[in-house]
Amino acid sequence: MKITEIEAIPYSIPYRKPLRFASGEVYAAEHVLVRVHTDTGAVGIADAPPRPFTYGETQDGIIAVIRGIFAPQLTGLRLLEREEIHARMARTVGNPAAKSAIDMAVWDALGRTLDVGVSELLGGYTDRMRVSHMLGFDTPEAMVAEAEKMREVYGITTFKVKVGRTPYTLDTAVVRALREGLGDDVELYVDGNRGWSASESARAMREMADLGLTFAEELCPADDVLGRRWLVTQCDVPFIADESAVTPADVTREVLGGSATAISIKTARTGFTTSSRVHHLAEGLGLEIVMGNQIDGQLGSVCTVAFGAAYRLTSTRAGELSNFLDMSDDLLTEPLQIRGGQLQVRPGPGLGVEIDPEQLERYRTDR
Ligand code: MUC
Ligand code: MG
Repeated sequence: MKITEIEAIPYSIPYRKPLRFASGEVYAAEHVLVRVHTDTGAVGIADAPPRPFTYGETQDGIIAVIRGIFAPQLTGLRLLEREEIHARMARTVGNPAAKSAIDMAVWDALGRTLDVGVSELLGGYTDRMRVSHMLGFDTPEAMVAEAEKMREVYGITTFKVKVGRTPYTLDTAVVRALREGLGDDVELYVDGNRGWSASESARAMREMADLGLTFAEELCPADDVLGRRWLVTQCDVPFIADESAVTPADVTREVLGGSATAISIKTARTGFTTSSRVHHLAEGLGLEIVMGNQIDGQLGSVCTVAFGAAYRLTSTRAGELSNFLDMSDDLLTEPLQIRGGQLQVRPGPGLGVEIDPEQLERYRTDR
């Protein structure tokens, strides 16, 4: 059960349809596949998506920190020494996607070794989650058409709408068109990725007061401390902290300080180990959780559903599990299927998925 090698493999897969939002845009999945090899032959896998505009990591940086710092520090440790693995990575500040991918690949290798699914190892609450689809910036017509397609083809009835443009009426017009076009049965919530000021956010939320939104997420920067706290008191729906509250300490600070009333957990930035700690904290604080999407491919979405389905609180709300549909291709031997608006945890040991060697050969960028 000892770690013998950790690989970091860069690859690039174009998006069929780029995703645009207030803090950036994504045209290609330029991610890093992480493989943790062990002396029993079990190999754990996970994906690291760099998000320079949110967390500062780049594809090259993820590879450098894994090869240069984490791999030498972790090689030789047993898979069950998860707390020691966590502590050694925690000596290095930042690098959330690199750390998380190693953490999740270790859990995958452990599940494969023990012949148990990771979701069961974590909590085993259910075997599926409802899916929420994230709609990037476009015209009202195009965003309504995309949502209608997602509902018709995949049965998805929950949508997160990207907002945060100037003027804010560009976005409020979209949300109104979605409510009018899709009716009252769909769930809608908005994510500003810090694009608006507190006062613009408050105005926009007032203008959308009749649209039955479920949540508002990161409408303005959490660093505008007083403005953000003021905004949260103005909102009559839970205000989700996403990129402003990654670690348990961030969540404690933001929530107790009045800057958020719900949280997003993304396994791409807190893996399974730190996500568990954030989940337990949220449970203690009585916060709702939405399982978020760091613009994940299929492997990342497998990790999100494995974690989200493991606990009651993380599986109550629809998880953001469908944006891999916007990619032109992927790496798994068996593509994920969303049916009836739900994504199932993959059965089988570990994460229950395999990388297709030919697909990896085709898209890796280090050869
Ligand atoms: C989100 O919820 O903010 C956009 C950037 C990122 O890292 O995640 C997405 C979605
Ligand atoms: Mg967000």
